[in-house]
Amino acid sequence: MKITGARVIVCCPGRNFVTLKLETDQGLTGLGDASLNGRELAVASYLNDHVVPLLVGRDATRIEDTWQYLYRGAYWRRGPVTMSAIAAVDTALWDLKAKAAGMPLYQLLGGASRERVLVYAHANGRDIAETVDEVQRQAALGYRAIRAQSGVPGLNKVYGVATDGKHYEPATRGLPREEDWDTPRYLRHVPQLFDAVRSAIGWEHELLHDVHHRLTPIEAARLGKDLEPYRLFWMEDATPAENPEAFRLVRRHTTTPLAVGEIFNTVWDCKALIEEQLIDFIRTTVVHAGGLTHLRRIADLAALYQVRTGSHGATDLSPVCMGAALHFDLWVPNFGIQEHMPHNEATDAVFPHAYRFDAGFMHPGEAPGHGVEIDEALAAKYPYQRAYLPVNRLQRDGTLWDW
Ligand code: CS2
Ligand code: MG
Repeated sequence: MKITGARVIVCCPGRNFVTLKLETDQGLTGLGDASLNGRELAVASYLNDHVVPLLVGRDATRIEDTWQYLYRGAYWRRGPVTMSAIAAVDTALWDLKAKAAGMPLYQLLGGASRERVLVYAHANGRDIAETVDEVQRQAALGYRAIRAQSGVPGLNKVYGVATDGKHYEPATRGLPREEDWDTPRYLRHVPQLFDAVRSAIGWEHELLHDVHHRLTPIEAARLGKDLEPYRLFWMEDATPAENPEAFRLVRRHTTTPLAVGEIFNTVWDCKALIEEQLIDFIRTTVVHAGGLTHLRRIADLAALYQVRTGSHGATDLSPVCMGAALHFDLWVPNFGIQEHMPHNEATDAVFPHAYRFDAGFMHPGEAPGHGVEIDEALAAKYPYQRAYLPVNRLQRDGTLWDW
């Protein structure tokens, strides 16, 4: 099966997505997600200007060789732009191979290791009361695992909370929105949030929280200790993970499980954290960590140290990534949980898909391949609109901080 065409489709049905479509001499097509929130056109250009010319004429069945060719052949390795581009090619090739074999992608990975995939929802609120209400609403929708994020008294805009009370979307048109931050206020507030949530929801639901890189190691250790009574499923991105040693300090002080990795793009980012068992869940994704070929390698390393997967699944990862992720989640032996932020209606219409949600779990469906397609005519009605993720500044003196 030869690749005869490769096209990059950029669209914005409410938010930007980058999709790679491969065409073959057998009439089959394969799709890969290449969306990188706030830097979409960098990946589109990497694909269009440097990768697509290499693909036409290649044997579409040689997934591993193509991965090695694009990773080692670039000379300049790793990084979110490179690895998202490689991921898109890899995912499209796995989609093609499964379609050619007439089977759902999870069968090609090794078959199902479970009947369904546990997912977690987002519950956001401007204050504790609103967040508790949203947690209860998500539980009523059937979710067994719920992430709780709330506004912090005295801060105007913080990560994870919609300012207009609607669906949370961090990327905004125009220049990056400036959010404000104050760690002492946050550290005082979050234990109160989970005390209220646990009091309202009881102990039958898993609760998660995303610190989103905003604490120093000792502050993260403090929060982990303070949250222990509420038995979180995980505390995510407790401190920036460029320095994995930071997690040695956090780990020494708390038994709250730790999750990291949504911004990682190769196994090399994960290695020390996994081998020293400094984390409990690895959050790497199909779209940002080199596709299924590389994500399997990360999962296999993690399995040696009883680290489970917990792939990122925010709305800035397209339905193509979600579809491929659910096939991965159904197969991977050391599965933990899958993030699920439902896309808006316009996005679901642009990307028809086989995956389904049911009572707190998802299943990728039995369609050949990853089960996600793109309606190109509809996608063309939503042209790219430049958008940026926010930046964060300390409220007290304006220091640029982690968002
Ligand atoms: C967040 C993401 O879902 C999460 O865990 O960290 O929403 C993240 O903020 C966005 O994906 C950034 O584009
Ligand atoms: Mg996160």
